[in-house]
Amino acid sequence: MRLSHSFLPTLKETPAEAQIISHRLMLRAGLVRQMASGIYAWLPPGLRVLRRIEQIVREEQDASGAQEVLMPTLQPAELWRRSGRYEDYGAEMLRIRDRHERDLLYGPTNEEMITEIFGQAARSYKDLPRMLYQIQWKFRDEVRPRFGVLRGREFLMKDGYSFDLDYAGAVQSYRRMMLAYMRTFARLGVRAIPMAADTGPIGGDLSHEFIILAPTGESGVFYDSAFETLEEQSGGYDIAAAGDLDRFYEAVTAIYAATDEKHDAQAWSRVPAERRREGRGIEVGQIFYFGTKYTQAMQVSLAGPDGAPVFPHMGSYGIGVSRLVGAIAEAGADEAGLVWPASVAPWRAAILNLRPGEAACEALCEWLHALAPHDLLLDDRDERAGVKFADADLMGHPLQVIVGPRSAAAGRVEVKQRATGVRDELSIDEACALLSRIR
Ligand code: 5CA
Repeated sequence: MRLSHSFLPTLKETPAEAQIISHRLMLRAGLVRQMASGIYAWLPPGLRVLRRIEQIVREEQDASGAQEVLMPTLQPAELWRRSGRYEDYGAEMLRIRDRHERDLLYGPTNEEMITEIFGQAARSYKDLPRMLYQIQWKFRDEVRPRFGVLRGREFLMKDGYSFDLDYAGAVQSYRRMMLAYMRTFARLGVRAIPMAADTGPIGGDLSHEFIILAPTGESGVFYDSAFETLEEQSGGYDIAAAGDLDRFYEAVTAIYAATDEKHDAQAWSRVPAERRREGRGIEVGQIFYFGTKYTQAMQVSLAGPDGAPVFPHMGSYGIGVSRLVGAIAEAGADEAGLVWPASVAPWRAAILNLRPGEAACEALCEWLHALAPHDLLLDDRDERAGVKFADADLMGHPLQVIVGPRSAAAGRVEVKQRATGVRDELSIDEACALLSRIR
């Protein structure tokens, strides 16, 4: 992509309405624009990050055995009347009436609809277990939308739903999803810690939230640094093996972690002092087991092994895909701008041509850009070097490949790593190898 031809509307001024760094930088770097309170348009760099996060989430869901579906954003109120949640959900639900005076709603979550879909198709216990998920926009009319995409009204969520014959099966599904989440967050380049949680309007009696550490997060968190090594080991379990899931779950729940709401001073005092970590965090995912709450309410049963009807046990599993864009930005940003992990960055690197029009610079930049024209952003604008450096820092590309007349003539480039600020002079072959490695 050539910067001279692209739609990347950066702002020089810090927008007054943005209170936290990720929101300020996402507006300044041209990732999103607010269209109404808590409702955002995604511009090219923001959409690229959103899509990359979505794809990693999808790959890890697929690897766990879940199957993707896509449900509508609009739902008939009748479904929610059957579960009893239509009245209970309250003012957060956006209610709509169509021209035939039928009540609809913009889905804040999809337990009812997936239960209905599954119930129409499943006949017997042989149709269990199943895990279905979608990545779809949700609407919650939050009282106080804030912090940009971190707490929006319209937001993109991965929501997954498990159906099992009994409690033991549901627990396996829950553990499998927990492992899939640990792998997902590790690939996204962030540390997310699972913490025991309250269930809220989703209901149920077992729940964990996944919290990313960031100084401006809404929850205070306390955790044992043993999580840092556990995360590295999450690749070592077989997600299809029940024994591995049990070992993994035991390892996770043996380590102390809690938000301030659930903090237990006594348990905390048993964590060795040198391993105690405190901070603030952003909830990027939550998982729930709620048994037969919806299958019973909606009368979805199937024939059990002895022929008698059984209500499948369910769980639901959410990841805030659009919130993650803000949370990853918030966790990594510095004074100069965004700092994207390579796995979600909008472009692998920016190539900064410091002297557009100069033959050697031009030729080298074009050659480098042609290595991966969709994944590399070529700054070919007729701008001062200082502007290009500042914009590349602001946009947070993992690498900046800096091409000036002197280095170009010598067949070398300078490469700056955004996260560390380290600069190296590399041969063109070395730069090439680096650009193809980073993903
Ligand atoms: N049905 C369940 C799981 S599928 C559910 O709705 N869970 S949730 O309420 O915890 O939402 C899942 C995730 O969506 C949250 O962990 C959070 O990351 C994200 N989320 C929730 N509300 C918002 C919001 N207003 N703006 C952005 N993301 C949100």
